[in-house]
Parts: sequence; C-alpha cells; structure tokens
Amino acid sequence: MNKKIVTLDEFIIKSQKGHDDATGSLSRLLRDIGIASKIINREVNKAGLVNILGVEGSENSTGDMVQKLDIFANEKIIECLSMSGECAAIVSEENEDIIKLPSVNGKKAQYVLVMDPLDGSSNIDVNVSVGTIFGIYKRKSDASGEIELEDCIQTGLDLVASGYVLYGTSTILVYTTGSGVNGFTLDPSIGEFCLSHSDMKIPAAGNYYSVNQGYYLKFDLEMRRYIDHCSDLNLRLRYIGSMVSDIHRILFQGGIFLYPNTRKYPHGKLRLLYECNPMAMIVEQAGGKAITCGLERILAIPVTNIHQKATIAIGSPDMVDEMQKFVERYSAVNA
Ligand code: AHM
Repeated sequence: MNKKIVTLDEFIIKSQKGHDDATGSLSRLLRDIGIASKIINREVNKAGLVNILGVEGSENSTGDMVQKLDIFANEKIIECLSMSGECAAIVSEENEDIIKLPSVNGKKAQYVLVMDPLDGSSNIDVNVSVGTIFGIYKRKSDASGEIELEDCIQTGLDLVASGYVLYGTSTILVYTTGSGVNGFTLDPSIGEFCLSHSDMKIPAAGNYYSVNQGYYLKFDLEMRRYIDHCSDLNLRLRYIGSMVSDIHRILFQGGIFLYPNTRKYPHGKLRLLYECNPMAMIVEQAGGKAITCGLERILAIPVTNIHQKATIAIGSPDMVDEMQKFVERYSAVNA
C-alpha cells in the first residue's frame, strides 16, 4: 500500500499545533520560503538555457563575485516574503544593509529572516549543486516600531527556525523549528515538497571529512595535524565547494566539515549569521556539534555585525570532539 504523502504545508500546519505560534504566522513564513524555493529550483534547473548564467560583474557585500542566479534567488525570496506580511526584515548575503519590508494590511510582522539566497555560487556555471540557507528570528523590539539592529544580530541560540534547500540531483528542503529535523523532497510531478526524511539524526561518526585541501599549508598547525589524522584513518575527502551540499552529505552519512582560518580569511570565510548559525542549529538538532576552530560553540557566539565571519567545524559529535582534542593538544595558544 502506498505510504500517505505528507506535503510541507500539511507538516507545517500539523507541527504548528505543537507550538505557541497560535497565529500561524511562522507557518505562513515557512510556507513562503517553500514557494520561493520552488521558483528558484525552476530557474536553477534551466540556468544553462536562459541568460542568467555568468558573473553579473558586481561584487556582493562580502566581496564575492555575484552570479546572476544569486540576484534572481535573492529577489525571489524577498518578493515572496514581502507578500504575506509575516516578515519585518531580511538580512541577505547579497545586501550590504538590512532590508526592511513594508507592512501588509497593517499587520505587525513578528519575524526577521537571515539568508544566503544561493550558497556555493561558484558552482552555478558548472552545474554543480547549490543551496539556499535561511534562519528565522522573532524580533525583540516592539512590532509596531521600526526594525532595529538588535532584532537582526541575535545569537544562533535565539533562532526559532532554520533550514536549507539543496538544488541537487533532486531538490530537498531540510528544516527545524527546534524540535528535530525533517527533510522534504520536491516532487516535480505535483509541485510539492513531500516528507521524505523524518526526524533526521546524524551518525555519531562517519567516513567523510570535508575541507579545502588546497589551503592545507595555510591552516594553523592544529588543523593540519587533525587533517593528517583524518587521512591516516583513510577517511574519504569530499569537498564540493558548496557548504549546503558538503554538510548535507555529512548530515546523512556522518563526517565533519571544516572551514578554518587562513591568512586570506583570518576569521574564516563563512558568515556567522546566515550560513554558520542556521546550519549549526540543524546539525545540533540532529544530534551533531558545531564549534569554531577556536572551540567556541557556534550558536553561542555574540553577533556584532550582520556580515560577521566565523571559522567552523561541524558534523558528527564524536568527530568534532576528536578535532577539539587536536586543537587542545597542538594549538599554539596552549603551547
Ligand atoms: P559563496 O557565498 O560565494 O558561495 O561562498 C560560500 C561558499 C560555501 O558554500 C563553501 O563552503 C565555500 O564558499 C567554499 O569556499 P572555498 O572555495 O574557499 O573553499
């Protein structure tokens, strides 16, 4: 007998019953993100056919070359979230400043979205998977007033929801509202995200490690020693150059993803607010760990700037713990 299909919308409404979000506004916000993801998926799948490939030529707020699909994805999410009036503001990797959304029908929006609309953008032109990363905060300031910076620079521990969409061999949306992690695969024949992975749990350890080996000589001693250890264990190196794709594999099969500091990126390359924190919430909810290469818990790092960067080691708990031991043993700080 065929298993009953549970769509993302049905799942969100059903899980809302377990939350104090009686107004349904978080549910509507999550559904808006699902809609935007379907639109982005359609364009990602035909990017080679329409004129949205190639480098736009501009640089984004953190100095990366912007691909046209980045801009398309950014604009679609902003457009979709502007319609329901549930979101008061958006922080995006593609925008230097906070995007304040106008009120809809006088509604006092309670939520702020932080996002990387298209992560792994260097992969777009070569048909390698990319993803959308998002996090949702409840605003701290009074909903009748202007959005304030404090509404947007909350620590990861204050996230009410986070998720990602991976546009790969299939398109999967994975999210958490703090009570476990669930995955929904897009069924193009009905245009719905359908529950495909319930209550996802990361293996305690795995056979994969994911790091840009090309920077090996630029890493600190403790990171080089840990990477040597992974190699000595004959772990398999898998690095796609898209954080969402690399961490998605690790979430399913176990392993560790590392983006340490280098001379080029002394504080790491990945952004804390809309890349590291949402992925850390998901991995922790699935039983994993996420720390900086300086051993701070990612979700607890104070956020002072919306484009702040962080180093990251994220994945299976036993492997993150082992990496921590290498840092404690070889770090110059402890020498
Ligand atoms: P992007 O926002 O320009 O795509 O940069 C983020 C990406 C991550 O998805 C990925 O993990 C990392 O950059 C790869 O960086 P590198 O090419 O330095 O290894």
